[in-house]
Amino acid sequence: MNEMTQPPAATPSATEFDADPVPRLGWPVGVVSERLGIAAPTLRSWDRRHGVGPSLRTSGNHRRYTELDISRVRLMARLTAQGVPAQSAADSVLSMDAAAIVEHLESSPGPASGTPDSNRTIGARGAGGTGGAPALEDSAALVEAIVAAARALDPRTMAQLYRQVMRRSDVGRAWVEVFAPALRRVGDLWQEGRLGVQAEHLTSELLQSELRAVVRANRLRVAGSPVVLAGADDEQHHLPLLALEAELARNGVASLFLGPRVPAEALVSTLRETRPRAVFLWASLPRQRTEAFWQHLAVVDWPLEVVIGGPGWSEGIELPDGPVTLTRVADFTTAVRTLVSSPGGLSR
Ligand code: B12
Repeated sequence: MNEMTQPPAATPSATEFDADPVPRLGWPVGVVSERLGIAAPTLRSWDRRHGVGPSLRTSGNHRRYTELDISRVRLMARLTAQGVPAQSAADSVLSMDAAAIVEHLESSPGPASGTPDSNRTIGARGAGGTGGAPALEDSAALVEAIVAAARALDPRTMAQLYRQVMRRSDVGRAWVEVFAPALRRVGDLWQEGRLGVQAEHLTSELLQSELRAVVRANRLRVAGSPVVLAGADDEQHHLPLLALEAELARNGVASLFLGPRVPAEALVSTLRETRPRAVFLWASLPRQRTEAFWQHLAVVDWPLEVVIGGPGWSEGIELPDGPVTLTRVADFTTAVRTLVSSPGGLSR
């Protein structure tokens, strides 16, 4: 059994500690403070107010931290340094078992050894020092902070984190390095039964607002014939479409955003009406290779590039003869590049 998973030992007596300068059963607050670089009053306050503290007490009521307690405190420090409020950070830390704590600490390595965690001051390393979240270089830590905010159902922190990420980078980088990994992690935790669906809803709803704000901010820059963005029939997932719309807007490309669950007939009739140069279709959930939509494209009589993205699309899709081309894209950046440069698009 891993040392981290051992149950706390019985409360040691004061004499045991007095007799042994390197206590075997727990560390006093001063040692933990020095080891982590966190002031002792802060440690005492996290214990008193948020329950993140030592599991053991001496018979003289002195605090004694186990290695697991220390890991909890380290993660608490990491999260609060990323802007997560103390109570949310504590809720998150206390909801995790030893393995999850280790996993979180490892997925977001702290500063070089010898540097106390508390030196990871908020925004200190961020380009422009806007304060709040670590620089985007620290994307694993940002993912961790977003997941912690989801776990704590903390919309304020989550929105702050989203905005900070967007201020520091373009949508593409934000999506690829932080938002998509955070969504995948939230999805995995939901699938494992470790996170309620409400946390998944909160994560995606707030992200939708932030992505739409980028589209609004760029409305005056967009020009040219719009590309159509749509979720496949019955497909509720549409965040990648919103991220695409935002990044295309930043690139000056107009889109006609139809959102999730677009019925095949409605999509085809939109295509006939607007005659776009390109349409992007997203599918997260598995789809049939032979669905009717592809045959409906027989009515298209202008050069239309159909771009498909998402893990739901099967191989071997067959198109009717005609001017329609099919392009499958595996990642966000390629999707943007393809849509920006599809024939008839902005020349760049
Ligand atoms: C948010 C979310 C929701 C939200 C959607 C909100 C919204 N407005 O979009 C809600 C709560 C509505 C929802 C509902 C459901 N969901 Co959901 N959901 C997610 C979650 C967490 C994120 C979705 C997302 O935006 N993904 C975008 C990126 C992150 O997806 P990705 O697949 O990792 O991307 C890969 C590539 O596509 C590429 N990529 C990444 N980004 C981009 C962008 C572009 C443009 C391109 C081209 C490529 C690309 O990189 C990745 C590969 O390395 C995912 C988790 C996940 N892993 O996706 C689950 C997930 C997709 N959902 C899942 C499920 C099961 C459901 C439900 C069926 C649950 C239910 N029983 O009701 C319903 C779906 C109902 C329906 N008919 O559609 C499963 C799907 C499993 C499967 N393959 O069948 C997932 C994977 C969760 C899981 N781990 O099990 N969901």
